[in-house]
Amino acid sequence: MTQSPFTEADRRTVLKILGASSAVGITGLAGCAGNGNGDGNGADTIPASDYPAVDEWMTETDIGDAANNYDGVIVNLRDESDVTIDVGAGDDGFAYGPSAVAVSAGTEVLWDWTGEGGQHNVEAEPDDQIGESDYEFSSGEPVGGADNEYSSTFDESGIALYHCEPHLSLGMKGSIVVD
Ligand SMILES: [Cu+2]
Repeated sequence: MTQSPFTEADRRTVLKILGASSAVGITGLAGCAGNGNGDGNGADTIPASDYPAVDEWMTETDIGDAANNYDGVIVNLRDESDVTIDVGAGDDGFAYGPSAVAVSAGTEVLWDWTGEGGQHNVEAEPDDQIGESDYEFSSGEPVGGADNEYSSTFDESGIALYHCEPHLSLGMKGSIVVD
């Protein structure tokens, strides 16, 4: 049916096939939404209202801008032994992906640079994060390129609020609930 004009029956068949495949596409997309880790296990999320410090940090605009890539939910990765967060996620690379996660105590979190959005870092400084971060850490000076990584192990229950120094004003913020 490449060159010849469709008969009416052909046209209906084509439409049916198109309809079926787009429905599959939408289902597949929904399965991935909310799970920025891309492990395909579907969206398992916690309402951020359970952790007001997280929601406040991610949405306030007095320090930087409201977080990109954040829609009021925390991605539940408590069952994952290895957690990876993309550095340079979202449409323009000025976000962490997922930006808000929950992990179990003892989990090593790996931040993996995508190479998008220029130079980034990962910084939690209790004084800077509306005074609410239980953790303090830093990946050091901002760096670009996809071959950068930083990791930190979260042994104690608490909340880590962090940001990217160069892109705080663009809302490059992240949160980790540890329990
Ligand atoms: Cu950045």
